[in-house]
Amino acid sequence: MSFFDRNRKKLAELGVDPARLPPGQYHTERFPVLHVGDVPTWDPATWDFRIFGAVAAERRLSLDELQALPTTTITTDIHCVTKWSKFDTSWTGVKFTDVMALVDVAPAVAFVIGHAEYGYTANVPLADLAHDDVLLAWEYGGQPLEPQHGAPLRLVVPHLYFWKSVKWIRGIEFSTRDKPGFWERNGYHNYGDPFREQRYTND
Ligand SMILES: Nc1nc2c(c(=O)[nH]1)N[C@H]1C(S)=C(S)[C@@H](COP(=O)(O)O)O[C@H]1N2
Ligand SMILES: [Mo]
Repeated sequence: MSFFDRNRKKLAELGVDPARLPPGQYHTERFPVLHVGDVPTWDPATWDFRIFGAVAAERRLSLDELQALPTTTITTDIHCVTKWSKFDTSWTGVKFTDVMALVDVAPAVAFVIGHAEYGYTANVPLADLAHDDVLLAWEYGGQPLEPQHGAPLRLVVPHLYFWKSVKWIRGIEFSTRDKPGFWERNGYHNYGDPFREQRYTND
């Protein structure tokens, strides 16, 4: 039996529904760290979060201003395209929809591009970010987000492969046209649904 088959079988033995594990994934209790480039440093005095693109007026918020918005905690499974999945992770932050409500978004907007330090980007259809469990998060497991996991702020989009969950996010761009992000331009699927195993461009 392969590693993957054994891993899936073990889930059932642990009393976890194996249907929670997308095809081709294995379950881990570790929390791997995955990114391109270095972990950025940040200065609370100058750090800001920019809401821009097809909006009536751009906004810039400090971390304090973001954290003063209504706070939500979610518990969710996450799935990395490198094949690990982690169950019941908990994240605290503000709902994407609560941040979106701060600006007037043009009716024709259909895409959002998350922009991070060092130019990392990821594109997600606006409809996917309107889910109630999509957060801009600053806590993981009830503790401040660790630098390697995206401090001070990261996007969490649980239902897509985790590369869409932009760490060190500094802004969101509303767009009427799609703009493939860093991995989407480098061979990964444009949408990235783990349950349809949309790993690479033509999957
Ligand atoms: N800014 C930025 N965000 C990023 C990445 C990155 O390289 N840069 N990697 C993505 C990928 S591929 C994954 S799997 C997750 C990993 O998050 P973790 O290190 O907290 O597990 O972050 C995503 N967000
Ligand atoms: Mo990933």
